[in-house]
Amino acid sequence: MATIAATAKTHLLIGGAWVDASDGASYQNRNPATGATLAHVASASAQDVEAAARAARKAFDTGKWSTMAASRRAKIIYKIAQLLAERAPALALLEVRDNGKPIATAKGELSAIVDTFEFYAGAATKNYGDTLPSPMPGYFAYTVHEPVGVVGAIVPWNFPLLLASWKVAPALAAGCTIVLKPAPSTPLTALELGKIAIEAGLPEGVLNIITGSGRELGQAVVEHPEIDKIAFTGSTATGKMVAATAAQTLKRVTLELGGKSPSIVFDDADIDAAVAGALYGIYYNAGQTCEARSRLLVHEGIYDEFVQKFTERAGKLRIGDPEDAQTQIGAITMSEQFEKIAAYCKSGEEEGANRLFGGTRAQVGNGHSGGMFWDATAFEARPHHRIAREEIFGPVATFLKFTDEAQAIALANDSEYGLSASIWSQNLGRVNRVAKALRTGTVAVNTPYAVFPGIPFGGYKQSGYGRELGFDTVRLYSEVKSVITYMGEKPINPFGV
Ligand code: TXE
Repeated sequence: MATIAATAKTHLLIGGAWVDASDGASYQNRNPATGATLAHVASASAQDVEAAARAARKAFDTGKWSTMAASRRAKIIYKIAQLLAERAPALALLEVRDNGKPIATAKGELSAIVDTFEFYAGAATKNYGDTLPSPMPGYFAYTVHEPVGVVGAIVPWNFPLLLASWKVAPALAAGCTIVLKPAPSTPLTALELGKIAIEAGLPEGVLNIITGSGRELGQAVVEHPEIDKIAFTGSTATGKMVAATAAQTLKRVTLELGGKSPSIVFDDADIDAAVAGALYGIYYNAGQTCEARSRLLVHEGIYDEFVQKFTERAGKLRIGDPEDAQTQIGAITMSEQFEKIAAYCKSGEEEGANRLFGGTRAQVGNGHSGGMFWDATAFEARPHHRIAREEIFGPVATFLKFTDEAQAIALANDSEYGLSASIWSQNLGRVNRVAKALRTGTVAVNTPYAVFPGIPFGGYKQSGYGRELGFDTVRLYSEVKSVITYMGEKPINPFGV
């Protein structure tokens, strides 16, 4: 696969055909690191959503995917994984140009994407039901897990192909058909996934992809009566609208939303390991990560040493050209996001937080003067400051100091969000006490890595509901059918008539 040329024109994937938007509309998609036009992307309308939903419905109702032998479905999903692996270098580069993330980060994602499709290829043959204890003599009961139907998969811009894979792979494993809506600013790798899926033998209409204005198309997908389930990743505000709209047609919904996750560093931690992990936890993907460890809660006994080491090492992070293999912090993906980060840094200063470093646009030369780069930033804050409470979604860390375990737990849980947390400590008892007390969907201990295909991922509180990844996610793309059979010789006749 060649990289997409500057003048490339993309299409929608509807019912197995690559088509223009019904009204011929398109929009320019830009490389956030250079400002250069990357592609002219088809801009779908509600009419195209209608066509995509109908195509997905038809593909579902004809049963060509949902009733295909699970072993055959598994092979097609596995083939998708193989093709993704073969094309990983080109796909990673495309993601970099579309999103602005460093190439090293994108390569890591591609490897996780392949793993995700492989994991769910295996899951396709294991969506077992149960044989249930007989409720009464003469009865036999079992459950089967059947695909929920047509899935509307709505994906954000921070991990475009990765988060698409988290939805598409388990939905396919369960036997669902899909309308996939990537974010308007990062649609290109999803379209490549569409090409790969067709090449792998996915029947037409099973995966449909619509690109265009996020709000209108997303709304049309969530409203559509032929769509049975919405799998959404995005902001908590939009997630609430999605849930409210989906309620009108009683769609099943899973929501993976925002976060303000803590790294909690105790005085018995390996400080150097904690510094390295905490740096990665916030500056990975320029902080544009739902599980970014944006709050650094540090015990007062090691606070000064930790802050000093963190500041020193943050100064060594390489910000710049996303296509350079050495780069660690790339561009901010969207201008709206760039402005939001700038506004939060300003609010931190205005509220009296102490800026330790950063807080300004990063100057990156060499053809990147039109790009949107933000310096690695850190503030010492108070718990009530907005920068310590609200999701910034940028490379901005806020430090808070605690005196004991109880205060650490209280500070960590003092958030409307509950997505993830990291604990840094060598004390096993403490680690397990704190892990139990945290109201978050994931707790990572002595590691900044917390996301793997086989491990459920999702939030407590306003970070959403339902889970992604892990085997049980296949169940969230399934309905449970109970089959109860009476086997007795004597007919059942309770009325006795
Ligand atoms: O998110 P939106 P945006 C957070 C992060 C960021 C903020 C805004 O704090 O700064 O959200 O980003 C589609 N019905 N996260 O504006 O609006 C949209 O096209 C249905 C955290 O990009 O939530 C895109 O595909 N869909 C998050 C997706 O929803 C709608 C990742 C996300 O967009 C819609 C992204 C509607 N009414 C942002 N309006 C995370 N958890 O990682 C928009 N969309």
